[in-house]
Amino acid sequence: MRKLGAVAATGAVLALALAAWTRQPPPPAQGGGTVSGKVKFTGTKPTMPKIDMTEEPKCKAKYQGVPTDETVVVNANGTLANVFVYVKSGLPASYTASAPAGPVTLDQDGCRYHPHVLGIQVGQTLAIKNSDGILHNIKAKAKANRPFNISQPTVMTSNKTFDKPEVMVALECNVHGWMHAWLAVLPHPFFGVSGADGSFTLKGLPPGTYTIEAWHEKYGTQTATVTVAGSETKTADFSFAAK
Ligand SMILES: [Cu+2]
Repeated sequence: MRKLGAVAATGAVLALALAAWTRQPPPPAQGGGTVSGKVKFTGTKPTMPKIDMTEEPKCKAKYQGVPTDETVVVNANGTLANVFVYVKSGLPASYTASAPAGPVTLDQDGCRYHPHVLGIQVGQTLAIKNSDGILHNIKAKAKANRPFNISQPTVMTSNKTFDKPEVMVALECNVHGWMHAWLAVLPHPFFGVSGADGSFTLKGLPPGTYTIEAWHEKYGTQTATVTVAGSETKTADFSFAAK
């Protein structure tokens, strides 16, 4: 019995040692803090120009009515969509984040970019997809990063990465003048885009005092200072006015 017990104990020690050995390296210094909020819109909602897709019947057929420009998208609840919200500063100097393994996809579908505003981490893959099967030519007007211009004549995907933070990189199509989108490249995962309800959430923040910036392509930027301790959730609301 004693011998068997000793064997079992040795086995348990070995199992523990193996578990320690196979354990993944610790993730970057993430915390449990959350900053969330809404982006309100005040004033008269502007009328966006209609996009005439007559020359691209394949794209035109994907819409019931006539699509409109997405520069200003005011939601039914009076909030503003497509606002990029991110941690502009305040992360500890020791903070590092490796790029997620999976790509961020930018889809060209119905001769529009989906999403219209997006974020990516430094080193992460941007998968640029042509779902339309007609010629698109995506141009990234990057300044900190290397600009590019890719012709996509058919259904295909092209991959790109960015090696420096940059807010914002303007994306446009050289074939379709109405096609434009905005890409932010960040050295951390603390960013989001206000959606159809105007809300955003930044999760996993280490404790600290942060400058949160909200960026909109027409209405510019606003900032808020938020202090997060432990695993608490703080609210940061923004409000953009018509002009
Ligand atoms: Cu195009």
